[in-house]
Amino acid sequence: MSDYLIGDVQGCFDSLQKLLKKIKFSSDKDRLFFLGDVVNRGNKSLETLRFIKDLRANAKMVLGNHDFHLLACVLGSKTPNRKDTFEDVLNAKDKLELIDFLRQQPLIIAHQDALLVHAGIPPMWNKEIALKQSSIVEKHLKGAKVGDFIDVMYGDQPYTWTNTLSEVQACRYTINACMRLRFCKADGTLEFKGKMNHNTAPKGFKAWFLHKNRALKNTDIFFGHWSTLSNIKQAHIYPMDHGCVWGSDLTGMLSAIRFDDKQVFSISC
Ligand SMILES: [Mn+2]
Repeated sequence: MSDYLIGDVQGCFDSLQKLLKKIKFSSDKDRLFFLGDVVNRGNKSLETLRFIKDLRANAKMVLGNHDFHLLACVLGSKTPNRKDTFEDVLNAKDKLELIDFLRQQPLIIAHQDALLVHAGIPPMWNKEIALKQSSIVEKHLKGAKVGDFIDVMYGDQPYTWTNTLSEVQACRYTINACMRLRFCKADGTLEFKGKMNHNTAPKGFKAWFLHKNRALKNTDIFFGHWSTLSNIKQAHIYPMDHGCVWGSDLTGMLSAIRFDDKQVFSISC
């Protein structure tokens, strides 16, 4: 019995099946942990979502920005944009069950001593704060007013974490951090313009995991979202988005890491 943590699938169901074959995944013995962005951009969001849901206790996932966008399109007042490819979910007869499943999922999973999150955890957050913030957002997503909640969660602000944020502001910061974070300041000030290379942070900012006095620097953190980090050699930091959705021309891979021995298994997409 093994636990595998899998990076951004983004609707690439066929690649996922190829990867599961490679690791000889057994749905009654092994467990899968998806690091968010299971849907969108790829061509089989519906199959991917159904597959994860049907694994029941043998699969867990954290929400990514694409998963959240799908929730916003069904439960809130967002409309899909040109690049979205989850219309198969929107037209499915089991759409409501799938969306209901998706909105039960957390932003952060604590697995043994490790944390799983889609994008990142701000440098000044310890485990207690991170899990508390995640659970507050989860409570709203599971609640009856989920659509209203999601609608006020869009926007980049507040950029900085302070003790004086309202609950709505704190939730928006939490969602932006857990689902979109790449660069930030040591005090957790977020930045959303820098994108690709972690060495080219905007002035005053660093990749979130490079801050020297990061509260969780001794905690294993597994995450996705940032597909250009495969050469990172940083203790306790496991970037797992290997760019599956970009395809084989751009060396896109889908990868799983086995939790016990940290062995990585990849297939090209
Ligand atoms: Mn993402």
